[in-house]
Amino acid sequence: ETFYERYHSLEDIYYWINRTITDNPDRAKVILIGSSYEKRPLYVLKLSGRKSNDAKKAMWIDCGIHAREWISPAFCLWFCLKYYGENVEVTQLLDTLDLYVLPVMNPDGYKYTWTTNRMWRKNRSKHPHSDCIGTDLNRNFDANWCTEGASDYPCEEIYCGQFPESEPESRAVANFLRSHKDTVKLYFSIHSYSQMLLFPYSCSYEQAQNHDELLALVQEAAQNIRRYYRNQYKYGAGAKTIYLAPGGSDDWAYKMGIEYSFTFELQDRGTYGFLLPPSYITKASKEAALAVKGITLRVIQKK
Ligand code: 0X9
Ligand code: ZN
Repeated sequence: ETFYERYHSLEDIYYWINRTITDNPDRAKVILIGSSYEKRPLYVLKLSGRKSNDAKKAMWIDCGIHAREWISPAFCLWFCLKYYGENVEVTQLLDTLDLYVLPVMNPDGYKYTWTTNRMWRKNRSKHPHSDCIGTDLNRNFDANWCTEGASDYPCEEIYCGQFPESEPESRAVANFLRSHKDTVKLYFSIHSYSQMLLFPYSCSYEQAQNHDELLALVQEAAQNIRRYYRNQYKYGAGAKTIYLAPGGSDDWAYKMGIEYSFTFELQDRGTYGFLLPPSYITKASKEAALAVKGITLRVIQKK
């Protein structure tokens, strides 16, 4: 049983981040972008290729916005280890683009799913006028914030928070991306489950300005997954493909100027749901990585 065929506790993930930077001092760095509501560090790994310069473009991947979606942090670890470490094409890709990876955006919630409630979704923040805990971090970004598809009631799973970026986790990500918006060209947010490759908008039925281009990218990625791994992924704009859901990180990143912004929903389609057995991690990660890699290579070629 290898490292990536298991799910990892938050402590293990922090330990792994530290190992990664000490083992690869010239190509991996860690950036502390903020801390969670319960004061856990939010670490971003910066991985670079053999060539580096200051004006280098970058891509971003975040995992673990929603606590119970365990395949998501598992994917981030798998992607760094397997692809970055061993895959020649990705090593080449990283000569062109730096890679920022946030393995767990919601560490408090993730911890809570390991200790107390496996089905927890939100972060663990408290609210002034309610005893209910937690904000949905994927409703807390500033993109048609708290309109239809989110809730202003703190007891709901899709509670949008007191105001946009009210939560330290979403604020840290937004601040980092705002200050790197000239270099970050692609944004990927990894969720589960239901097997979908989504792009903006989810916060309205409006079409993104480069809708056709984004559609072609995810369509090709879905075809490749079907061809190589015999698995079905739906694809399209979020609002029409899954549901209206404002305040998401992908829509916010897109509106801020990252033209290639995606949310992936990984395996499965409901048999195990959030409780995907660890024996599925490799296959789920491989097909998602194929999509990330394919889309990224296409976008680089355009320039
Ligand atoms: O509802 C969500 O936040 C995501 N689905 S999940 O089952 N993982 O909770 C979908 C997010 C799609 N993008 C936006 N709503 N912006
Ligand atoms: Zn999710």
